[in-house]
Amino acid sequence: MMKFEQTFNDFLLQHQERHNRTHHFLILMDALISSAKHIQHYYLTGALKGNLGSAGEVNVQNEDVMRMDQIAQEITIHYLRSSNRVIHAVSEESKEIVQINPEGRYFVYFDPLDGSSNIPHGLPVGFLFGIAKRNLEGPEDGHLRAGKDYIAAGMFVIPTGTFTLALKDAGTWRFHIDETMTFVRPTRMMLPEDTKSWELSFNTSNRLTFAKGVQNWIAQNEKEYAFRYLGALAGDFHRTLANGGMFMYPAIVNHPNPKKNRPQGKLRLMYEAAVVAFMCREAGGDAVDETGTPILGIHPKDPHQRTAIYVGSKPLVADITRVLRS
Ligand code: AFP
Repeated sequence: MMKFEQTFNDFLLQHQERHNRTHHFLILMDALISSAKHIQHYYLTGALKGNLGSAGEVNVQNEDVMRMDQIAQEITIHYLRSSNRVIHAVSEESKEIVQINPEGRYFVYFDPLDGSSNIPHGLPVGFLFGIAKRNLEGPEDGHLRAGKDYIAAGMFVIPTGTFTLALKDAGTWRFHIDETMTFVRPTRMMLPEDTKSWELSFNTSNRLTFAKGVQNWIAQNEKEYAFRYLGALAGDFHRTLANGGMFMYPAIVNHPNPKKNRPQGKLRLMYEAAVVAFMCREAGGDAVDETGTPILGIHPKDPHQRTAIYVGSKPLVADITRVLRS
């Protein structure tokens, strides 16, 4: 006998009443969940079907496009169009903003398959998204929203089958997929205060390229915490949310080959950094960029702009912020 579990839909209906969310939002969430399940199916069968390789193209970020990136993009745009609720979408896989339905209510910012280096191995990747709402009271200027103006943000870890969703002022929640491919068992996520489980997560092979202050901070603090790094933001941040600590992708400013410096950082603001910063805030944490500015306050000038990020437990983010601002 299957145990009764509260489903994602039950959860949303409850929150709809409590937080005045409309059925339009439920329809949009349904489109995102259908996309994630469909992508998960292609990912699980990808090795046998030959879908885990390169597509032989480069994207707007000048990075190799994988076949799965293309599949995930096509699936997501299909479902967003069918929902009829989206005005336009910003995707990692499309240089231009994707115009969908001028009558829609929402803007969606997403990366349908993040963590490309894990794809050939079938290891965890992520589908990250942020949602903002059009101005319903007056004329809409279509400008790109800062993270603080998102109404929701979330991530699917694929093919693990976990889904984490943060709703503005209503917390961060984790769901697990069951035998019938339904997301169930909402669990409220709050970053643990006990430092025993805290972890640091960053690409340690880059450490000598970080700003000197950041290098010193790492040297002083790393022995206190376990170190974990998967190379796919959704997977790494999944751990940070559960165990506490800090995920960081600092600016690269001391590379021996100055052409390889990345003073703007690597992660994309709208569909990576702001998404995890939003989930982190709703779970009691914080996130800043290389200047110690809150990630959620940054107004994007370009849909694909990058940022450095330090995200996680408040005391650690506050500590590194002092270093970044000095
Ligand atoms: P890719 O999709 O190019 O692998 O980038 C993934 C990512 O944007 C993010 O998911 C990871 O946290 C980060 O980059 C990993 O970057 P490094 O491979 O440089 O550590």
